[in-house]
Amino acid sequence: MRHFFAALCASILAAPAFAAIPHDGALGFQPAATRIAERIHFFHNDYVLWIITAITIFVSVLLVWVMVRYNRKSNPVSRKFSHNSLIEVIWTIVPALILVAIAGLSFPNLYYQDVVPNLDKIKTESAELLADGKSAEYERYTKNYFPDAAEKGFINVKAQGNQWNWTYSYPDIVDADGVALEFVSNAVHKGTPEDKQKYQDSTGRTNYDSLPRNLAVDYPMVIPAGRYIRYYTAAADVIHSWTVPAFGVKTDAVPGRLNEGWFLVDEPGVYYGQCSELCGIDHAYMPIEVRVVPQAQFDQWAQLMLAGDYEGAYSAVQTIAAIEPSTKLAANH
Ligand SMILES: [Cu+2]
Repeated sequence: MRHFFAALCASILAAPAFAAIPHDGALGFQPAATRIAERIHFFHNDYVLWIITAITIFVSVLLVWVMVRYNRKSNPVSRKFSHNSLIEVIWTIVPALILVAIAGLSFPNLYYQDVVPNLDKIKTESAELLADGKSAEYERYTKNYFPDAAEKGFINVKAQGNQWNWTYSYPDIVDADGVALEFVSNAVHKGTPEDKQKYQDSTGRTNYDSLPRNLAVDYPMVIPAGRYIRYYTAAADVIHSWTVPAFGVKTDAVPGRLNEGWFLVDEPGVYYGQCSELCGIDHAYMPIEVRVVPQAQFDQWAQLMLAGDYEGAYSAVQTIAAIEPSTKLAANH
C-alpha cells in the first residue's frame, strides 16, 4: 500500500498538472472538470441530498411514533376507521410535488449534457447580449456557454468500444492522403510479474511503476483545453460505455449506433475513467485516459501521431504544459 501511494505521488508530482483519479477511502465525486459535472454535483450535493435527508428523517420519525404510540401495550383497543380523505389527498399531492421539484432541476441538466451546443447560436446570442449592454445576463450566459471556445469550433473524436480496448478516431485530423488519425488505446496491464517486462519491451518506456493500475493506457486520448469537444461513441461487438467521472460524462457505445455528446475542459491534466457497461471477461481492463493539454501541445501530439511516431507523441504529452495563470476551474481545487 505504501508503495502504491509513493507511486501515486510520484506520478502526480512528475506531471505538474492536475490528475483526476479515484483515491482509497475517498467519499463523494471526483472534482468537477466541466460545467456538466459542476451542474451534476450541485444537483446531487446541494439539492437532492437535502430532499432525501428530509424524507428519510420524516419517515423514520413516523415509524418510531407508530411503534411507541400504537403498540399492543399503549393502544390495546384500536379504532376501526380505515379512510381519511384529507390525509390521502396530502400523501398523493406532496410526493408528486417533490417529484416535480426534482424533475424541474434534473431535466435542464439532462438536456444541457445531452444536446451538443449550437456554436453559431452561442456566438450570436453572446454577441447580442454584449451589444445590448446586458453584462449581468452575459455573465450568467457564459457560465453555461463559452463564446471564446465557440469561435474556435468543435474538436471531433470518436471512441469506439472493442472487446477489450478503445479505438479513438479524429475525423478532422488527416494526413496528406486524407486518412484520419486513428489509434487503439490498450490498458497498461498490472497483473502478472511479466507485465512490466512486456510493457517495457513493446514501448521502450521506463514509467511503468508510476502508472495507476487499471486506469493508465498505452496511448491516451488527447484533447486541447478550453475547446468544445464533440465525441461520438460506437461499438464493434457488444455494448460498452465511455465514461469519465470528472467530466460528468457517460455515454453508451452501442453496436450499429452512433451516440454523441460533448464537454469542455478548462484545466489541463490527466483524467481517468473506465468502461461502464459490463462487456465481457475483460470489462475491467479497458480503462480510459484523457490528457487535456494546451492547444500547441495538442497540435504537436497530433502531428507526431499522424506521422506514425506514437512514442514521440506519447512523450510529447507526458508533461502537461501550464495554461494561463489560473483558470476558473483550477481555482476550485
Ligand atoms: Cu467495455
